[in-house]
Amino acid sequence: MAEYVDVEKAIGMPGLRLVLSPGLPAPWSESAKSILHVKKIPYVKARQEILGANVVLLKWTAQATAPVAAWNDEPPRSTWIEQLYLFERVAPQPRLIPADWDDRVQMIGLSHEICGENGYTWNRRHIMVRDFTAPDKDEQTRATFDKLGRKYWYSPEAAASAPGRCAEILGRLAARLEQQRAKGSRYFIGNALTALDIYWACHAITMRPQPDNVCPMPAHFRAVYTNTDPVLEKAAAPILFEHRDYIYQKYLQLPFDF
Ligand SMILES: N[C@@H](CCC(=O)N[C@@H](CS)C(=O)NCC(=O)O)C(=O)O
Repeated sequence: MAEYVDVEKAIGMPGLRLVLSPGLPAPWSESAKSILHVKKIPYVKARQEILGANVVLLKWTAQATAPVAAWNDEPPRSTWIEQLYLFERVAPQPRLIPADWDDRVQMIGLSHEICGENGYTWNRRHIMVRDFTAPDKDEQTRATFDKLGRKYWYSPEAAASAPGRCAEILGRLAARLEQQRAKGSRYFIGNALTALDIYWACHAITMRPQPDNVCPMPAHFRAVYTNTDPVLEKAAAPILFEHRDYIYQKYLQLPFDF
């Protein structure tokens, strides 16, 4: 298992520090780690406590989620897009943000549909909260997911619209990959890897987690991450997972290390 320092210690360190949730392959965290892997940027891992008070992290960053990226004495960055621009500045090569205007606008827009507020994983999390606060679940599971729901603004209305939002995004991503395949490309944008390929590859874990031999997850996390919602299932075209597997095999670190 990876080594983690306390946030308190990480605050005073130079270079790049990444605050992560140990023991969980969280999609935003795996995305940040994967971008750093591709860019070969060294960093120190610091420990976030899942759903904990995270008092020091909260005081430092005004929020308590992971990942957080901190570079030297610059302000810590706790959203995916700030982190992406930081990583691109620290190591401009390989470029993961396209130089071309149209490509970049597409890349950022689609990435936001995956990673941003009210995007795919945001809504997928609402579905997890809906399913794991159901009366057939044990009390501890229900309490944990109730807490998760309160932290990320779950509501019955949000749960009702979540499957449609997720399916819409999965459908658009699959259609884009089909168009790209027809042009002979394995990537979402043009003919080269961008951050969008990494975001989808890492966030796809909340539809169909990779098998235990590459992603050894505790059984209860695997059950949470494995989609059972029929609306999402219908939208989960095989090309989405062919893309995920190609990106992992060619560029990312396997087995997972969290
Ligand atoms: N702030 C991140 C999203 C981070 C996020 O939602 N992290 C969740 C992943 S489920 C997390 O840290 N969960 C554990 C916790 O809240 O304690 C971004 O916008 O890029």
